[in-house]
Amino acid sequence: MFTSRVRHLLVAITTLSALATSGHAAERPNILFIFSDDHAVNAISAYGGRLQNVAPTPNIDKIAREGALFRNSFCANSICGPSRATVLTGLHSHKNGLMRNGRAPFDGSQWTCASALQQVGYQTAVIGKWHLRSNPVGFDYWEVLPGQGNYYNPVFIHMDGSRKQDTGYATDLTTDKALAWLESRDDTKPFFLMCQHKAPHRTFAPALRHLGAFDGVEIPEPKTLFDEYQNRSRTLATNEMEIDRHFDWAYDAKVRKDERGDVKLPKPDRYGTPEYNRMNDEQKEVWDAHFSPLNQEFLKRYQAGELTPKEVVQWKYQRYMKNYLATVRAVDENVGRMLKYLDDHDLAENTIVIYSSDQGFYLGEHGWYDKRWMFEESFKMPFVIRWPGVIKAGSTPTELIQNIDYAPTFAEIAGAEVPGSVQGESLVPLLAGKSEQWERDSLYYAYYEVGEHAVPQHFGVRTDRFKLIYFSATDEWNMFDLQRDPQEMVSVYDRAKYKKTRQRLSVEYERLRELYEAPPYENVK
Ligand code: SGN
Ligand code: CA
Repeated sequence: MFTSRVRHLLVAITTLSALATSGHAAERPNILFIFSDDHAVNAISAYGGRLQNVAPTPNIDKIAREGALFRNSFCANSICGPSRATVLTGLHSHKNGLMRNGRAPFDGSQWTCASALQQVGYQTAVIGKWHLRSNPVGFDYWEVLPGQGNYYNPVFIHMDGSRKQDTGYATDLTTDKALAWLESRDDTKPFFLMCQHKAPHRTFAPALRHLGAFDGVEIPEPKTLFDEYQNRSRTLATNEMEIDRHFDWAYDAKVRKDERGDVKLPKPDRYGTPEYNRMNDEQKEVWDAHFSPLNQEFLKRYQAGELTPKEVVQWKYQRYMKNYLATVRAVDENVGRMLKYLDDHDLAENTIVIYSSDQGFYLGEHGWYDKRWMFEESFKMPFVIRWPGVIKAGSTPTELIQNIDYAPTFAEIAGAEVPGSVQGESLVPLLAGKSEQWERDSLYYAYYEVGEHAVPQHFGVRTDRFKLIYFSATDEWNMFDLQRDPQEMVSVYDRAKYKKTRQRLSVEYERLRELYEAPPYENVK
């Protein structure tokens, strides 16, 4: 690794030469950061995978086609608030203080890329999902959803502290507000706009226009839908995020009393979920017209005992995926609206556009929905970026990058100083095609939350081929050979054949814990 001073010098030189070749040496680029919530790479067609033909995302794919798609992009802690805090600070969770959702609010007084860009003359704004429990700091304008926010007729918090409810669908409204801000901004300054969607987060409620988007379509199942959690940490079997056992089955109040509404079946007592109950009569009518006949058809077969338990899981998987992918469709359409605005206003050439999401998500892999685990599907974060004149169109870098890298990247691009305490690395050399300047060959991961979905605290290291995970509460180690076992079904930690690799990974894991000054384990059971 370079010392941080040398590193920053090198990066600054690269940035300048990159800007010079782009023909914008004097004009710093705008940065449009489009961020969604829980969008797995497996649901972005540019990333390939089993869903690419059934659920294309043409607008996100366009960013990738005209820019770069990072194949090995990861989060530091696969959960919402912590990922967002890391994006802003360039720090692992234990350093920025936000280790779990729902604990202490984010301390916005620390160094963030937003404050840094604001200080060097950028106009900054964040619109949409925020989820950090303190008001945004470092933004000239903000308008955010309270907590998780709602899909239908959501309330937004305004800068004066007032809360106002809008009529419509969150993904559309967030984009409307982002476009309105672009329209009203001071165009003598470059901008940094974080446009952050709630979708495709649970409860996976699609826009009314997309309710039938996947009617009659059979969504391919993942190979591991019926994983039985053998050959890995015993904590896998005690999870509470299975489509089978935990996906809300509101139809039967005996099984599940909550009203999350994952499956969108009528409840025996009253029809509805919190999201449904927010709709106005007109919206409910469209919703019911879509779901009622499908529900009746399913319930007839279910109540007649025609379906095996396995078939019920398969039905729930289809319903889950159709709704999830329909919420993605609105995200993609709205990405298209943002790209069109840039084109129509002659901003495309000098605006860097990023599409990413706070973490990945299980789309039935291992039988799951939700995230949190260090397994690939939720550890991976999409990262596609377009920067005309700098990034070679259609590039697909495979270097290991992480959300700790975003803040220093934005700061370098804007010409803001990056404090030595920042743990991420600027991606600018990689964006400019100078991969020889990228030295990282392993990533550190830490998940601290204990509670909802029953995923235990765990920590690990990933290299290009191997992954080592430590489950602290049960004192178990797992190791995966991602080349031989991309689905991570068998831990090879105890295999003699892997002894050398295990030793090497253990050393690397401890080196990273030291480098990042990781705190001791809490061993929470
Ligand atoms: C909610 C969801 C969970 C989800 C967390 C965290 N339940 O509590 O399923 O894991 O958010 O998500 S729900 O019934 O309210 O939908 S995160 O994106 O904020 O990390
Ligand atoms: Ca999330």
